[in-house]
Amino acid sequence: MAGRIRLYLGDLTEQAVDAIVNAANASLLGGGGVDGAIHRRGGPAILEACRQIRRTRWPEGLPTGEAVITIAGQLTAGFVIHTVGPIYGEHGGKEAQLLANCYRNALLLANQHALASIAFPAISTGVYGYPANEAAEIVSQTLQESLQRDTSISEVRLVFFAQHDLDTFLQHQKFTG
Ligand code: AR6
Repeated sequence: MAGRIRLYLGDLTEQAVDAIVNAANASLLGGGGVDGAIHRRGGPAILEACRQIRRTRWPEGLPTGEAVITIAGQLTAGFVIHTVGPIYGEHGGKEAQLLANCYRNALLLANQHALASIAFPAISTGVYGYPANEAAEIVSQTLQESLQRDTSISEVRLVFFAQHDLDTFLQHQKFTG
């Protein structure tokens, strides 16, 4: 299980994988952080695909913890899976569950599209204020659980922007076996 998970230091938008995951917001119309970088480097086709999803499936915006998939425009990755992480302290104690849902739903979507590799940023740990140590426990447990099920995914990359964030993840992860 944990053998399929690799930690990377660098820029998510440069990952050559079947799908990268965007730490988006409910609007799906872009923002700062990873979201901004993805739309900047991927070009306007991604935004148009997001607008289409808003019009047809989620007129009120994508709920926290849900995930949707679009084309990846000019990015190296094949697809972008957009998910909305919880804003720390604003979900009445449901933050951990919602963060887990982001990872779980992104992996389910990847499996539905028969994708083999996927790269995640550290969802919610930037602007949304989720403490990186708490996120590490949830993310490692959720990934391990999800990969125990039958899935097309053979490689999960966790991409950290700073060495300190990667170190924090290593210190607090709960992988077993
Ligand atoms: N590659 C990898 N990691 C990155 C990159 C990158 N290019 N850029 C930032 N990070 P954030 P959130 C790291 O704020 O907390 C946006 O405005 C960053 O250092 O991007 O889920 C959205 O539109 C941090 O560790 O996402 C939403 O409004 C992690 O990615 C809101 O921010 C997540 O930081 C979402 O906030």
